[in-house]
Amino acid sequence: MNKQLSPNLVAAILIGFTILFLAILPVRIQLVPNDVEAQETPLQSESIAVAQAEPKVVEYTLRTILGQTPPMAYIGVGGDIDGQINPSLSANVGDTVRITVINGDPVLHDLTIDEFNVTTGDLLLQDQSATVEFIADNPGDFVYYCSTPGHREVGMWGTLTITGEAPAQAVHASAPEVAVIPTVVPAVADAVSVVHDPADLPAPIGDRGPTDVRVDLSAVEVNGVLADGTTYRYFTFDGTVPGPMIRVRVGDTVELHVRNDTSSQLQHSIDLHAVTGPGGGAVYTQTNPGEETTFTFKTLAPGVYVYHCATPSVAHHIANGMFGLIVVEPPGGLPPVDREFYVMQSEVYSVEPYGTQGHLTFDHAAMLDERPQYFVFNGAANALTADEYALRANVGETVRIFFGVGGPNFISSFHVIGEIFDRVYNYGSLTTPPLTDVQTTLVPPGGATMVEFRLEVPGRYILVDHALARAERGLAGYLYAEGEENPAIFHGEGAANDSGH
Ligand SMILES: [Cu+2]
Repeated sequence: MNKQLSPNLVAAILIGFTILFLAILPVRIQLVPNDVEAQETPLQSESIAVAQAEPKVVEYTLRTILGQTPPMAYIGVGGDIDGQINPSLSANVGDTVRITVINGDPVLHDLTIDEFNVTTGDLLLQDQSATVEFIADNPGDFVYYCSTPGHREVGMWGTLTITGEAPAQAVHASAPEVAVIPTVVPAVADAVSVVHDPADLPAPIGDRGPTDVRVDLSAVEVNGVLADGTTYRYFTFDGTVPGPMIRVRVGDTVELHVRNDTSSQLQHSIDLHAVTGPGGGAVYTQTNPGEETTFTFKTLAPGVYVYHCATPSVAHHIANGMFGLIVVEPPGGLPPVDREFYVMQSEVYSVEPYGTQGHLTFDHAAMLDERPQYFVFNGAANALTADEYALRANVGETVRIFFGVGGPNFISSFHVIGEIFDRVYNYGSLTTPPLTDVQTTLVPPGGATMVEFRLEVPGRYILVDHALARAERGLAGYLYAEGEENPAIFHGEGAANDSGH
């Protein structure tokens, strides 16, 4: 038989529960920080509840900031961390941690914590924000940082300290190791050539006096062709690698303008080795996307100098193509020659192995380990072997090559197969008598040389770094010499064979 509950008893039970609920409620609210909406987080187990403080939601807001110490950082917004650079964050085991990041500048940033597998993803626009949320399920000190290459290295990181006991049974403390098969993004269909035509350089200065010169350079990030079927995101000056050759005279006053294209994701800048002054100009030219900076300098010493972007990670910006030469000619100018060329060497650090088809991605760890996949002259694999960009001259002409190394890491053992350098202006010095009759010359990263030789015999000559394994990673260029055979100097029997070189 069913026995009905008395209405009085039901009412008594309801009142009892209400009183109990009201009694508990203040305690529950107290456990949640005032500025956070109460959000309940279920306890993971009874044992935690005994050992740990009751889980709560811990909220922080960070804003990215440039130009402080360190030069790239997060600054706390609100609460105890307000105004602190890279503030130390804290939580207890079991807490829900919620971190909001506001982009304080129009530069690419994010916030990443590897151990919790969280990231805000790309924050590109000024005032763009994103929030990460995760359960602090293990104690320890964890680094939060910006994963844009170089940003963590210049100081864009801080620590999240989680205190408490590790759960008795870690639910997912360590994920099973799974072999990661990299997927390659398809090549960018409208990628452009970034190759700087080696014959494209300014005319010699000649015999003029010192003057004022204005130089405008634009930092442009582009999808460029690295090899057939392979594209890469380059950083450039004026869209080519290397950037334009700047040619001035000793005693000139140069007003240099750096514009950073509105489409850029990162700051860019310039350090010219021809400059005498802090940062070679980099201290005045850290330029946000869409902005322009300027400074002036006087050229005090003749020489062949490298310029490059000097925004962290500097090595990354160089590897991606931001370098060029500035030639400061002596009074009276350089001796005349028949042909001048402009060639620079650099490395490309991709995640994907050399020869991979598709759109390759930059590998910061590989750059730090100095393990490039590609070596290139003028920006792309084997670029100067293509008919479009090969060097061309005639027998009997004197050829001058301004050769520099952007790097960022590798010294070049520069050599032209089939030729001897008549003159090497060692280290790019134009005030030291040149070395004569040189087979191979060393050019360090951030260094340059000027070599000259007369073409005596027609044929194809090959520009290489005589660390010849690099030729198999894209480092070669052709110089074609046209004209009459000269059997007194070079003569062979039978058909010539190109296969050796
Ligand atoms: Cu740059």
